[in-house]
Amino acid sequence: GSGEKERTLGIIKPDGVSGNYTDRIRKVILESGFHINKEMIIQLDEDNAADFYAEHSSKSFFTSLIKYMTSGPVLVMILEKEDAVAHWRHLIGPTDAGKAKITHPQSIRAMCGVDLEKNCVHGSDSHQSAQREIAFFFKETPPDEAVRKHDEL
Ligand code: DGI
Repeated sequence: GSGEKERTLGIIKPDGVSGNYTDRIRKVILESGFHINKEMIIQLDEDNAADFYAEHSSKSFFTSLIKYMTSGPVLVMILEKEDAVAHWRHLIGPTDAGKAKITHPQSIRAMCGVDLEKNCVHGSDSHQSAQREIAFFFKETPPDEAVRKHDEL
């Protein structure tokens, strides 16, 4: 690899937090060589959750997904390492936690998820999604020297 660090967004969903999986998941994260750059516990409201999952707004499961994501606090984390997006997706396993228990028994979703919806954790699916999702929660703007210098004049 190039040694370049990448950042991705991880979320421990409400059932993961209420089921006391946070410490076990954090242990897997650190043992896998990620640095937890930032983290916060937040209670999403319906608007937050609907914005975050806007791409699924026309799906039949949308209402149920929003209800699930707002059912309790979530733990949001910026995870950093080389190839963080792909590595975190690999660690969490397939979307359907029920299937993950059979096909990817070592995955985080197999460990703490239940089914296709209640799958315990989120991971950005691309570098672009990661940047958008990190900004969504942490309000970070990418460094833009030109704009900053202009503002400082
Ligand atoms: O990127 P993923 O979280 O693996 O999956 P995704 O972006 O396709 O879907 C986002 C979330 O929506 C997923 O974590 C769980 C839920 N979901 C996806 N497909 C279905 C679903 N929930 C239900 N009930 N039914 C689905 O078909």
